[in-house]
Amino acid sequence: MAPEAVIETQNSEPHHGTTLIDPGGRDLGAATILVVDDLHGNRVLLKQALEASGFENIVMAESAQDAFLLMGLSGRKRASRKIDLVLMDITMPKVDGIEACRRINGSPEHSNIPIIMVSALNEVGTLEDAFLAGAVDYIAKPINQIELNVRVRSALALKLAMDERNTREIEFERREKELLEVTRLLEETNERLRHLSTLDGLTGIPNRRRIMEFLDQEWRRSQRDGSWLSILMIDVDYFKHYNDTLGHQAGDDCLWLVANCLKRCLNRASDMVGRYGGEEFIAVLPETPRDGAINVAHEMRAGVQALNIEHPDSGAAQVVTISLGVAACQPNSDMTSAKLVSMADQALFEAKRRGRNRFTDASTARTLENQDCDLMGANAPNTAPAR
Ligand code: GH3
Ligand code: MG
Ligand code: MG
Repeated sequence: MAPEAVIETQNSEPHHGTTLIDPGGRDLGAATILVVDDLHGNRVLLKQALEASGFENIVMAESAQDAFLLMGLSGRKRASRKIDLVLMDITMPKVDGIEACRRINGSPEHSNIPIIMVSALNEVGTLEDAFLAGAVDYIAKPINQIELNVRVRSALALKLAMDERNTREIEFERREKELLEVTRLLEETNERLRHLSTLDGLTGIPNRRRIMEFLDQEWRRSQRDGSWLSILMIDVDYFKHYNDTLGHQAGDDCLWLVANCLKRCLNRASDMVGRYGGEEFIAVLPETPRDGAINVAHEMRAGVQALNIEHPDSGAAQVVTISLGVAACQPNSDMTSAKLVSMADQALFEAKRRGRNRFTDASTARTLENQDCDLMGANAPNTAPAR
């Protein structure tokens, strides 16, 4: 068993009432120091010496097991005290100081707690084992007050500085995570806003900017692939009369119904219909030849009529109807997307001129100008060519 520690105080004055602030501004005196020694007299002497040096929180354990319990290393889930430094006697019954040091140092939650071995002169040979077990320093018995003070202070200063750094790192990681989450939310919101900014507020279908952007993009793709591209210009018949007789709100509701009916008539995910302005819509049908576009125009015309929205003042039918102009092409150097739109517009004009509630194909319209024969339209066969 280790001899009782004798405190040599002749060279030092007790530090009663002094504060122990390190150069980093940390209050070392407020740290909690655990004294582990099986001899009551040694524990008391060390406690008094530490208190004389200005350390205020001294906890004592009479065995390694006792220390483990205090630190939360022994079955109990939580430590009863947060320990900043351990002063560990080497020779103790059952579990000695070196084994205790190994256990504390081997626990990830406790390995940051510095351990200073308190050794009698005849134990110096075992110090190497103590350092291997994780001890950071040692103090020889009989204990010198100044040496005790200096070693405890430097171990504590290092420990508290490391604690601070760890806290900063944890805080940094937390903020980084928070920042990532905020960035993700912002991106999500931006994406939602981007999506909303492409939609028409009244009808919920793509707005003019979006549909024209889509046309440009698909135009370039067709140029590259040499594939067909069709568009439909769509206009509600006698819509001014509808508004004038039923009111603007009814007009708005009607536009919503028509727009969503047009949308339902698109069979392919790659097709898009958008609001061109007022009661006009435009559908862009990528990789779709004329026959396919005519088929869609047919479905749209029939679909809107089948909505059966009463129109008290239409010159075309008892219900709301639409007229459509179809234009299709395989882009070449003579063509532009603006020309295609203009062709569809002319075909639409022709459909209006010929009586409304019908569609006209741009190529047919031109031919018909010359030949003056019936247009395809409301009376077109139901079995339009499949796309
Ligand atoms: P046509 O058969 O030749 O197409 O005749 P129309 O009356 O439909 O065409 P016109 O261009 O003379 O009138 C279009 C009307 O569409 C004018 C306006 O009252 C109505 N309109 C345009 N935009 C909206 C809208 O957002 N809401 C409502 N309620 N009405 C609209
Ligand atoms: Mg109209
Ligand atoms: Mg119009």
